[in-house]
Amino acid sequence: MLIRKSKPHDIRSSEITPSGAYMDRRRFLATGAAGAGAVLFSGLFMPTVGRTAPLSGVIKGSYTVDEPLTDKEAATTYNNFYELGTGKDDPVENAHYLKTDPWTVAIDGLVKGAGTYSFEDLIHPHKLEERVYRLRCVEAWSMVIPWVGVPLADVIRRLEPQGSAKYVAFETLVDPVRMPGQVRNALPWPYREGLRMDEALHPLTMLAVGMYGESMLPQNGAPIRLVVPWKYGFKSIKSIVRISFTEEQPPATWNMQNPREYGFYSNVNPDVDHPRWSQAKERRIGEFFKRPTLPFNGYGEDVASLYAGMDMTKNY
Ligand SMILES: Nc1nc2c(c(=O)[nH]1)N[C@H]1C(S)=C(S)[C@@H](COP(=O)(O)O)O[C@H]1N2
Ligand SMILES: [Mo]
Repeated sequence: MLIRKSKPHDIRSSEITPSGAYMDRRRFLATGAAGAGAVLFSGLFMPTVGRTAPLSGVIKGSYTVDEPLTDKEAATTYNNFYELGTGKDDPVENAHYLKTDPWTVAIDGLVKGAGTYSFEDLIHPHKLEERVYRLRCVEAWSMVIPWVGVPLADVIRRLEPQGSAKYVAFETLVDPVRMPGQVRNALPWPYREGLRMDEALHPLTMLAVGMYGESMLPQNGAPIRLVVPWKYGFKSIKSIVRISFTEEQPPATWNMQNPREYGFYSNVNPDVDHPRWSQAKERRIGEFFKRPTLPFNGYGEDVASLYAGMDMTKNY
């Protein structure tokens, strides 16, 4: 395996804009976190075309569910990623178009740490964790995936949002060359999603950079995607290039596309049917019999309090 060891801290540091000066890189170095990050991230500098790089130094995270994992082959070949095509097997077929090195993420809006960060600089200072999460697609199938990533809250706290920031908005890349599905207007591009600040800061919410111990494949949202396990899968936006801090509720793609069918919250809820099908049950990929869908996808103990006093049939 090819591991680049040379001067990892210098990589694309030029891409940090002056407004990112709050980010004291020497402080990160002093804590040793960046040093560890350099080793564990060396693999992510590899192009992710049809292959992955093992991630090292990953700690076992909290919140892991103890359920059989979805077959890796299935999780990387049966995907929803409209930028790479609307069929479930389009994303893996078109994966080679999605070059992810270099990759930058713009941070803007109501936040001290506004600027453009290389993917590596955004993630480097944080410890990578592996967490096994259920993910429930709105189409009534589900998976159990060992994600590798960092709590979104860690990244948000480091970026220092202003008190007036009430929501966090996310955008996927727009580039019809690297995302050939964007030649057609299956959806309005960019794909967008958003979370209320307390949802974004919830310790379950993850920025994932890999799965099954390896860096993320394009079809799963390389190099960086959201994973919000108590919400329907479409909230877990892939291949993020912008994170914005806003006062108003940001636009979210499926909610804009069809507000009657897809709410902004989209918390997994067996009691609120999709207008065209029941949400009471789901099929775990690889299993024959359906199983009951759990409120908040089984994470109710952790997240139900975020919605205390809200009518979940109205705020679906
Ligand atoms: N940018 C973007 N992100 C996206 C999608 C998409 O079409 N574009 N599909 C969503 C949907 S509907 C689901 S169910 C999950 C699927 O993630 P997976 O393919 O890794 O299982 O990604 C979500 N993230
Ligand atoms: Mo989905």
